[in-house]
Amino acid sequence: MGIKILHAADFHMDSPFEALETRKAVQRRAEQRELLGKLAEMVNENGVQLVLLPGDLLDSAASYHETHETLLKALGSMRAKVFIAPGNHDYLCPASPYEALKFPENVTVFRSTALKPVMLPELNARVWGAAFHSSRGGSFLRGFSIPESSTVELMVLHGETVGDNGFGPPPEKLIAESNLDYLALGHIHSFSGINKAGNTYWAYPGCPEGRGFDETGSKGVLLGEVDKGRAELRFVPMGGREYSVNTVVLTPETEPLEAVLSLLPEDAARHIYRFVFTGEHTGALPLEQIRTALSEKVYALDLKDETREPRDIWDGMDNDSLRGLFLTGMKARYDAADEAEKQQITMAVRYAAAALENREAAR
Ligand SMILES: [Mn+2]
Repeated sequence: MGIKILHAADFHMDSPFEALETRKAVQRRAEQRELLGKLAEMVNENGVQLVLLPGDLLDSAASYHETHETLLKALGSMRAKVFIAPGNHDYLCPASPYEALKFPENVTVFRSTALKPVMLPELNARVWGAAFHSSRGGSFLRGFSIPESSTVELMVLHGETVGDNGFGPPPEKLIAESNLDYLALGHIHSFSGINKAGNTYWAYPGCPEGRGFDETGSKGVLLGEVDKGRAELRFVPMGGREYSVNTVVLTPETEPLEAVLSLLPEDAARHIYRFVFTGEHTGALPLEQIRTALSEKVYALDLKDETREPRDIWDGMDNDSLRGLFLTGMKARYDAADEAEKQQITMAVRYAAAALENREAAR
């Protein structure tokens, strides 16, 4: 039987949520704290033995007192051993809550920039980890390799330091050379899938809740079992508010608000939307009117008008070009058509014009 683990990262507690109005930013920070309680429930309900938290739990060293209280309470209520490897946002420094707070006994905060192990004889396992001491890391994993053993070897690490200089996913080669059984990474905010390099499984769970339009869709944590040479983990959504970015292509006939409403799912009131209007529209879009109409239907909203003025679809008919020839032919058919056919021909000409100009085809 394997060891039950939960792997979560990049909570970025007390993020500023600058895109939201103050009242909602405050509410979102409160929701981030609630997430810790949900996580503790998940740990206890699933009999999780090890909780691996590779960094950026906090967005900065200047986190709120409420957050510290909630964090300590949630971690302390977990009937599991918890391992924290500070990242580039919550790096260890004199002002860090990791220095100031007294963590419950079940919690280990890795403090050294060198990889250090914690032995867990009762699980026949060993958990390795290291801490950032500034917003820039080093190359923790370089030269790290564990000799063959029957011990289950795990590591908790904020990921950007795994490579030589930088940002982005760590080189597979270093991971393969580590000979770990599971490398629990943090820093990349979207789920990486469960990967394998050499004998080592590795993953980024992504952040457990989106905080902006660059963190869209369902967010969560990884839950499952690891053993010698085995990692069976699944992505579990935390069910928080989701960010969604949508393009709305308008034609002169489309009613912008109707177009948006047709895109909203039933639970839209919980989520945060950006709508980018493209295509054709006469004059500036009535964004304030649309915003007001949607204010109760979504949690928060961002609207962008990237439409252009409609133009005469027959424009360019007289040109001596492929387009001119095409338009002349279509215009003759249009003039001879009844009303229903006229509409179809208009659509066809729009599509063709969009294709010829490599524009997004009008719907
Ligand atoms: Mn990070």
